[in-house]
Amino acid sequence: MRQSEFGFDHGDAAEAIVDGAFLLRGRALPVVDELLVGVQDVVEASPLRHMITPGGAPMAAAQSNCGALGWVADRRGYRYEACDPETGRPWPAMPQVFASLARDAAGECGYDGFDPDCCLLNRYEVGCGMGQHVDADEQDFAWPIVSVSLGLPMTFRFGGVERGGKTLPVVLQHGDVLVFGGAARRRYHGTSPLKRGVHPVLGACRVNLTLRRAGTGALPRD
Ligand code: MD6
Ligand code: FE
Repeated sequence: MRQSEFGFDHGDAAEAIVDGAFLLRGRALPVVDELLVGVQDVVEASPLRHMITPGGAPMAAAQSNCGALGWVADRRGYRYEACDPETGRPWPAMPQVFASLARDAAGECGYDGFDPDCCLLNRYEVGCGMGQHVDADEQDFAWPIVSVSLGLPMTFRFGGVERGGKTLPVVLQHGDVLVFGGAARRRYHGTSPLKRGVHPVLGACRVNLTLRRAGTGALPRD
């Protein structure tokens, strides 16, 4: 452990990207097979779908959720809901390996006690990306979001707290874990379109898991 320039301890493996955001390269690889079984179980119960934004356009990424809450977009807006609107049933339970990886990775970056209640799954086909946005529908921004990348590499882009302007590109590879907390939590971010390729395990796509604390919970520090 060492003291980071941002004032708290994190493991030597954590690379500081911007204020409060850290990249743990390959951190998910030891449990990647279990993660992929979990993804399969989740999408069997709550299939991936292209949600419709309030503006009426389908999201480029196909999405699903697991955990007590799921992120939903529709004509009425963006929010978290306990039931999958497609199936009418609660979102599938969060596989234990998702929650424990997220908790451990967050802890290694100085965010102790992270207990996610939502995992949003995004699946991108070649040519698809995600526009610049801020994750703003969670109740408590003091918690980080932990993001796990699987499949083809994709360029993630960190922006600033205002829309537009320069972005910092970071390539996320299969097994990388991004811990997105602190001041970075209010930054715009998005991805470039997925480049053509074939991943040996997942084929011509990328799957991203973003683990969040969407509902209320104890404050992470003090
Ligand atoms: C993606 N990720 O990597 C999209 N948001 O496909 C996100 O939008 C994201 O990775 C908040 C925190 C971490 C993320
Ligand atoms: Fe996001």
